[in-house]
Amino acid sequence: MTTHRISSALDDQARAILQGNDRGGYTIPTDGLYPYQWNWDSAFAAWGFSTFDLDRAWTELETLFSAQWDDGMVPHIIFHKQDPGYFPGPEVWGTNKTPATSGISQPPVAATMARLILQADPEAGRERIAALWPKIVAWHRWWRDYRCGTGVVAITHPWESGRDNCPDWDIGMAGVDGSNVGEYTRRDTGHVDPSMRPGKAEYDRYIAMVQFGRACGWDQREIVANGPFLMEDPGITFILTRANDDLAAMGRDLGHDVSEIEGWAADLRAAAPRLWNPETRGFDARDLKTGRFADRIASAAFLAYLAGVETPELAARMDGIWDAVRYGFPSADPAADSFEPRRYWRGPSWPVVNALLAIGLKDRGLDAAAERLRRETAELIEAHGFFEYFDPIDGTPCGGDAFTWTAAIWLTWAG
Ligand code: 9WN
Repeated sequence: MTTHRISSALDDQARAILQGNDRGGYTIPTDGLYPYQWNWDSAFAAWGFSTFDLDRAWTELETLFSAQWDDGMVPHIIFHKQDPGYFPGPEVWGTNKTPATSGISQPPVAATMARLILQADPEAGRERIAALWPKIVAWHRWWRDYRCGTGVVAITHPWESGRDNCPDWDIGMAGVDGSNVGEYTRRDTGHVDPSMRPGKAEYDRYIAMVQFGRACGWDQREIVANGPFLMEDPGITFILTRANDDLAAMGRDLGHDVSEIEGWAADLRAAAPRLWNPETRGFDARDLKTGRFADRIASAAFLAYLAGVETPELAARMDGIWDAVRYGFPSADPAADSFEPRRYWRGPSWPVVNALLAIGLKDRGLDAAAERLRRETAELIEAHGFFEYFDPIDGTPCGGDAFTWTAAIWLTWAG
């Protein structure tokens, strides 16, 4: 009884958060800290909306794809309306697009979310997905053409991974010169506790990478060949593999020839063993400037389940890391010196990543693990509300409050 009452009150709150963060056709991640449309946040928001407003769910994805570049890229931020509360804003990115956007992308979860929404809306949704489908294909082709040179996905900026300051990127960040970026004022540290955010040395380098992209007119080939940062990302590799499967399945139902997309998924799966680091016994990021593995293991390594990529050691490795904390899966390895339980992607548990991990676990028949992840994530939200991320050891809520994707995954999965 009590649980049911708590749940339905939280359902109401979660819906109110989505509606409150709705800026008309798109949803901001949270008021103040993130005042624009973010790519993967929006895809999760759409999934959340699909639990009570299917039309609004599709609109979210349509607005996201309305900012797609001619080359197929879907940018990581769309600056629909200027807002001084976020840095770096459109004038720093200087992409000269309409609407204004950033110059990098973000994890391509849209196809996977679209398929989940379509399952809830098979009839009216058919027309909506028919129009979106070729746009998603073009985006996936962009990843394939520009970022899969070694067979797996490479990123040109840590922000692209969605896991900004994860220890995965330390090795590549060390090679980026952030000493000449000039003066700038961060805004994030005015909204939330700075000890839960990336540090200044990291921000200097983030900005140096943006300045490089801007200076070459956001020329992808130039950024990949000569930019300051290029690392293989297990997270996007696994997310894109799964997203290609979902895109192919939807295309098949629409009567399209999907052999090209099936080929992309097969190629990514065939290349995935390249990310296996025998030293850390896990899927690992690799710095393509030096060829060296990061020698880290993060939550993204276990998105292998989502992609249907498995190795005999995966389950034991996952349990070992998970058992070291109490609430959900930690974004970084608790046994590593770099672990910081409240600093963003260096340790905290992220409900949204927990949801993706659980989808993968469930698909592989690991129902008990999927249910454990759901329960631990639900406990965090029930105790503290819809925060951006949480300390995985004591559950302390961190970052922004009234967060869109936390509300979305409550409605769809955790609640
Ligand atoms: C930079 C919006 C985004 C998420 C990312 C998260 C964070 C931005 C920032 O917020 O990144 O893109 O300014 O810190 O790391 O995953 O999409 O919620």
